[in-house]
Amino acid sequence: MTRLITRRRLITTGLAAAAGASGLAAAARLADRYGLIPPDHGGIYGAGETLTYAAQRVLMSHHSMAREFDRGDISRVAPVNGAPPETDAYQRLSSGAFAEWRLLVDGLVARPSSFSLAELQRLPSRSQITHQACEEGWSFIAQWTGVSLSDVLSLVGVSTRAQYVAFFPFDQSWDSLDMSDAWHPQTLLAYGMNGQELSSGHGAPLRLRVPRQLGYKSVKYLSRITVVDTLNGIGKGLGSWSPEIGYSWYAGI
Ligand SMILES: Nc1nc2c(c(=O)[nH]1)N[C@H]1C(S)=C(S)[C@@H](COP(=O)(O)O)O[C@H]1N2
Ligand SMILES: [Mo]
Repeated sequence: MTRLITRRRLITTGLAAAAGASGLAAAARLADRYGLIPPDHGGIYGAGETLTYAAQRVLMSHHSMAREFDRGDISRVAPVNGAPPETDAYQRLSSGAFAEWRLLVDGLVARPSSFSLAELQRLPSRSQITHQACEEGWSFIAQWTGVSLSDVLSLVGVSTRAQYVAFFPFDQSWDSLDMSDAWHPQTLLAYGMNGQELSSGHGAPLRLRVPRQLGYKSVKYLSRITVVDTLNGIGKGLGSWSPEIGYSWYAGI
């Protein structure tokens, strides 16, 4: 523990000194030495994005918790952002009440698996009342029920080479988390919301909830989860769809 704190202090002091003295690029080089470079570190995001991510990871305990609320705090209105995917595959599964839907979990895992909704619902169920904030400025508090991503990852057996978990929905909004957020106790695969099954608009049959990051990281309409050691080969190699359209990969709040 003491060694960890000392190391944290060292990196933090180093990052701040480097950023102050010789600019963001030097801080970014230091962050790189400690494996704290986010996948969208290049291009227009550059060193600033690295500094945000590295500072969060160094300063905050890896499992600092998002605030959880009481039942009485649940918002009366929960806006839906966007329409459910129009793909044939999604429409067909949706009209069959998702009985034929499977969540595929593969990549760097010992036991690649697929889970039906019923199978996921038989795993230990978790609920959280948390705040979801969209980058556009609106937000709401809701209760989410589902299975911990960490429980599913433990079941399939994650390789020690794993660096990220990528999430693929039925639309284009794929995303990924580092292992710290993937194992975070509040990172949930949700199939229920406010005591009901998850509606189409809110991401049926299964969505990710990452309450330590902005709403766009909470990928709806999940189809496949893949554990990887690099995000280079996926999409444009920026770690998710959002940096391709102007938002950062890491959206910690
Ligand atoms: N697959 C998918 N997931 C998604 C989105 C999307 O368009 N497609 N929108 C994101 C954004 S920008 C936000 S703010 C939240 C909105 O969740 P809600 O519709 O349940 O309020 O979902 C996120 N997850
Ligand atoms: Mo959003």
